[in-house]
Amino acid sequence: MSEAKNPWWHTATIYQVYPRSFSDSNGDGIGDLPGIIHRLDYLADLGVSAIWLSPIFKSPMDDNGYDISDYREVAPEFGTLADFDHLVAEAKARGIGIILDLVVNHSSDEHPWFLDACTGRDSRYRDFYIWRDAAPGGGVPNDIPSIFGGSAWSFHESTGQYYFHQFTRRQPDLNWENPELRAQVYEMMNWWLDRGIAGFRMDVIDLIGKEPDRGITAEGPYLHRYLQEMHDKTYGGRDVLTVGEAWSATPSSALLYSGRDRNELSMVFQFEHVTQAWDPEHGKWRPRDFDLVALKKVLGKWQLALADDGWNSLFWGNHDLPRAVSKYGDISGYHTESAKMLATVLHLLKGTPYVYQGEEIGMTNVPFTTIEQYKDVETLNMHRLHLEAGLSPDDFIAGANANGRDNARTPMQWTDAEHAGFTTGIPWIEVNPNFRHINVDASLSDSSSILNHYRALIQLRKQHPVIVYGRYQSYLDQDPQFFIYTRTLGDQRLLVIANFSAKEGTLELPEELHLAGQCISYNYRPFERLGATLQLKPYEAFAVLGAKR
Ligand code: TEU
Ligand code: CA
Repeated sequence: MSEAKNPWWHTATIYQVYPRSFSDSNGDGIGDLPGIIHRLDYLADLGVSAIWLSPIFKSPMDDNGYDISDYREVAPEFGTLADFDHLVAEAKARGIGIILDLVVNHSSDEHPWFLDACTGRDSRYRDFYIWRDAAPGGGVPNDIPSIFGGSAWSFHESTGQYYFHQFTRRQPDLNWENPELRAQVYEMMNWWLDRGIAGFRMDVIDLIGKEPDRGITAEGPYLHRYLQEMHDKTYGGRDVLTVGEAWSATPSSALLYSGRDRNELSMVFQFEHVTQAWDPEHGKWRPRDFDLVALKKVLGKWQLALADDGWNSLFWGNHDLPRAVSKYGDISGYHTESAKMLATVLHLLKGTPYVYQGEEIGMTNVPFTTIEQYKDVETLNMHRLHLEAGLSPDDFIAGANANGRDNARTPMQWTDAEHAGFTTGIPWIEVNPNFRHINVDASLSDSSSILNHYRALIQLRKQHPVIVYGRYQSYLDQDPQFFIYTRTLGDQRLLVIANFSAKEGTLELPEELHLAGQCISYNYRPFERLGATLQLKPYEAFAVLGAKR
């Protein structure tokens, strides 16, 4: 990208909105674009530079919009194209950009391309998707599994072939080997860029270079060629942020995506800190105990790998992940303290921080007790499959409560009124019962709220280049209780210390960290002069900015 040396997104914090669950303006129980517009002042006040909108496009909503049936229409439940243009303008007036979710690994099975492709093997759009004959002895072409369970191949009766889908059967994979498909995608991207958007979050972008016949799904051989082509034909030369979702990314592939001379993306979302906490065999449905040493190792590895080239994204949560404070903090004893601690640790790392809606007020996982309360297609599919495999319903619910996607999808908690002020109707998914005390209203009126802590951290990034560019170094890597790192730029040093535990603790500080300076962030009390030993309270965290010794 022919971008300036220091692009705007280096100092930016991005806020993710999941439109369905953010703010409902018309009482149908579903969040919508006018609802988002209504909340822009709140987001401007928080200080975010851009909003990543989860998909708003026309869709049968089998996967809540990650199954698009028209890439150039807004889903009627979310509003109209005019509402969208209004959102872009109103956001821009507040210094906020709109980042769209680009879901082009697959479309909906209701997309006209797929409907046409199903009319016959000679359809003009047949080759926009991936069709194969049955295996020689009959049955699926090969054993690639769908990420949502079962086979990635479904049989299409009337044309007698299987089509490939890495998610549900209602999300057929697009065939990126077809140049005509690629050209159509680029044209569509330019159509949105011309409406003034600030960039794209690219859904499962690491999967577009797939070669199903060789069993290759992620990071296929043509992936980077496609991304360079996309860059050149669409956003290259435009001042936008592009972030690719890449579950398969490693530190070295992240440099391919986001390296400064690569002309691909601004950055990727990598998930190593997420998946390291999953069961190696049963994945997220059997979570492991929290392990700080493992978490520090992964985060530190990425900080160092992208220190000089490439760029990190920083996040604890999103619409697919459990709530950060439930996962890494302590919602029973130290809700506020641990939520602030997590924010401090993440926001003072090098990279662009992403805040998932509600995280800034400490929203938590939901205590659902029956499968009927869940709406997510992945959770419902996995429920069926795991029960068939002999897991007890209670064990499944326990796993879903710990790691299921609906944890992040309950309505945003605005007030202590009915349905948390999200809707005047019946919300499409139940509100978390803790909205009476965890809500935006209460957070706004409390100067020591989690929300105000986030606001301060977002401002700090804009003020201090050491937070944006400082070199990362960690300390006491094997310590299971404390997370300690420094960021150094010129003769400035920022020291961040966090207690990741509900236990108080004594910290012996290495000599070189006996620092004096200004405490720019804290969740109990400001430390300004650090000696050899420190007594830290449960989930205490602070950051001191001083001169390098
Ligand atoms: O997610 C990709 C993805 O692989 C996740 O579904 C993830 O693996 C899973 O939730 C963890 O078990 C993206 C979107 O973020 C997600 O919402 C979509 O469902 C998916 O792609 C398909 O578009
Ligand atoms: Ca609505």
